[in-house]
Amino acid sequence: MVIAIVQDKDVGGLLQCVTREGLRATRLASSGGFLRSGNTTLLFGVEEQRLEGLLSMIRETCHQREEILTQAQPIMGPVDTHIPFPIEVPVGGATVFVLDVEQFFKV
Ligand code: 2BA
Repeated sequence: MVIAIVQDKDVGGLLQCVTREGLRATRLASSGGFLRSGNTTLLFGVEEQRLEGLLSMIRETCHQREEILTQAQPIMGPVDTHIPFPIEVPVGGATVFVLDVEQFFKV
């Protein structure tokens, strides 16, 4: 199972690639804890022998971009931590988790 958190702008291209290859995906609307803005979480149930192919597609279609952070977020650190706003934050390509699945079945 691959869980990929991707930017909304990259979802269309990635889903086009994976469906062309016959892979299946589920798309969940999500948002990041830091920027608090929308992103997309994709779930892929994929056989081990197709994993590298899927990861290559994610690498090719998901790009890093700069997002502007305009509001102060709670920062862990000394009380007088100061961050000038707005600041640019690099986001993406994709944040990917690969998990072993114990069982998979459909009823
Ligand atoms: P956000 O939490 O909104 O984070 C957006 C971007 O802000 C991150 O990009 C990173 O560059 C920066 N950022 C996040 N937390 C930060 C912090 N404490 N200090 C400074 N900069 C910080 P990405 O690393 O590409 O992450 C994009 C999105 O992927 C995240 O959106 C979040 O939704 C997800 N994500 C990333 N790492 C994760 C993890 N370990 N577990 C769960 N979700 C994760």
